[in-house]
This record gives sequence, structure tokens and C-alpha cells, in this order.
Amino acid sequence: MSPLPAFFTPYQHTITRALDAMVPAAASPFPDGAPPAVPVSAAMRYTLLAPSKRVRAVVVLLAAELCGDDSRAVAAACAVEAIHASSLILDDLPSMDDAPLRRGQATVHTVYGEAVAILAAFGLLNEAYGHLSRSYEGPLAARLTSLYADAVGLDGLVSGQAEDVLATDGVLSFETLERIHRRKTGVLFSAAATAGALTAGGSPADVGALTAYAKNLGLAFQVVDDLLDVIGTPDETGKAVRHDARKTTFVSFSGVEGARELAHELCHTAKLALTPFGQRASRLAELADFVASRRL
Ligand code: GRG
Repeated sequence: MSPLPAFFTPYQHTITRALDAMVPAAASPFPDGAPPAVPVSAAMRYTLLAPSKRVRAVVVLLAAELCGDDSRAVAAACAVEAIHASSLILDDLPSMDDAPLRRGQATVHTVYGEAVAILAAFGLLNEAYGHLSRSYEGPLAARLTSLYADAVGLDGLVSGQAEDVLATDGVLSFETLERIHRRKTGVLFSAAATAGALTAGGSPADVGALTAYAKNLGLAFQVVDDLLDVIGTPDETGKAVRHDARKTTFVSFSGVEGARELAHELCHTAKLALTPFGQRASRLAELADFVASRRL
């Protein structure tokens, strides 16, 4: 078993509190306090506030800390978590992964129906960008918004997911698989590290090093995700396993041991990118060690 590093707990609390405030429960329109008839905000909160490791948010906060100022990072950390939650809702839909379980609970479309799930995903994405524009001023707001939009867009999650879904049952080359996984998962990690550094006014060298770290960490994260689909359990991962049987994955390519080795190599490369920061980057290094051998 590989628990999350102990230093995660206070960061997780900070983020969950801030997410709770970012998407408040809709006030009841009825005098008796009965829930609103249209449960979109409930569906958004159902996913957003469900138990999560909050790894992407922690990457934002640690990157900002390393660049010397974490006082402005929380909003960018919340925005990346809202984007991530939006992508999970979409990924679980019947037309995509058709998944029954996520974050240890029934998936949002199985509870609220598919229409509300789709609207909740749009709602979270919209909240992410709105929150950035309300939380940062001029050039920084624009930079963060375009950073996250690029991560979601045609060189990021949307393209990675499209290629992934359309490739089910097909045969992929290793290069194609790597491109899909970088886009589907890696780019959001890179954007998280870059965003953290930008909110702290990090130098171009700091931004470059942190982005290189997160690029490798993000790909490793997805390699281990593939691995956990084969060797993990729903209790550990909070989702159904053996779900990727019809897909080409890093495990179907390299076997369990090969995928494990690849994850370790990528995390080692991620840690090398931290060299300029020395001991100050010990938490990001610890995070890479966790990712390489995580079971959750
Ligand atoms: C418009 C936002 C948007 C996305 C459209 C659906 C889609 C394109 C992309 C899906 C990408 C996806 C779900 C990639 C998998 C990433 C992954 C490894 C998820 C699991 O992340 P964890 O383990 O989950 O960090 P927790 O629950 O801990 O946050």
C-alpha cells in the first residue's frame, strides 16, 4: 500500500473548503426549504466535493510555494480541480467509458441522469474559467485562462479523449498511445505546475523546470492509472477496475512490470527537473515517489 504523502492533508482541506465556497449549494426557492427542482448545482458539487486525492491542486500549490509566494495560488488550484471534475463526469458517460463508480460513489449520470450530468460538466468548466477571471487581474488572468483553455482544448484533454474513445478496439502504436495519454492526462498536470509558478511570479527558468517536472509526472500518473485498472481494486481506486480490457494501454503494451518500470523512469526524470531547486523541492520529489508506486 502506498498512502498519500502526509503533507497532503492540509492542502486537501484548503482546497476542499475553497471548492465548497466556489460552487455553493443552490438556495432553495421554496418557503419550506425543499431542494430546487433542477439539481445541476447539486450534481456539480456531488462530483467536485467527492473524495479525491487533489493531486493537480497540490501541484499548483507546491509550484507556487517553490517560486516563493503561495498567497495567490488557491484559485488556480480550484480551477484545475473543477476542470478535472468536469472531465471525469464526461469520461464516465455511457457514450465514453460507461463507468458505474467514481471517487467511491455511483457516477453522476447514474444518480442524476445523463442530461444533468452533461450540464454539470459544462457548469464546472464554466465555473473554472469564471473563477480565474474573478480571482486574478488583467494579464495574469488572461495568461491563466489561456493556459487552462489550451490544456483542455485541441492539443489537450478534448483531443486526447477523442482519440482514446475512437481507438477502443483498435491497434495503436506506442507513439500514438503516448500522445493520447500526454493529452488526456499529462497536459493538465503541466498546466497546474505552470499556473502555480505564474501566480507566484516565478522566473521563466522556474516555470520551465516545473513544467518539465509535471509533464513527466502527468504521463507517469496515467501509466499507473492503466496499471491500477489491472492490479488495483475498487476499494483502493474508488472506481471499477478491469474496465480498459478493450483498449490499448501501457499495460497491454509493456506488461505489468514494464508499465511499472516506465512509471518509475518517468518519475525519476520528473525529479531530475527539480535539480535547480535543491532540497526546497523535497515535497514535489516525494509526490513523484508516491505517483510511481501509488495504489490509489
Ligand atoms: C471538456 C474538461 C473537458 C474534457 C473533455 C472527457 C475528456 C475530454 C477527458 C477525460 C480525460 C480523463 C478522464 C483522463 C483520465 C485522467 C485520470 C488519470 C483521472 C483520475 O485522476 P485521479 O486519480 O482522480 O487524480 P481523483 O478522484 O483522485 O481526483
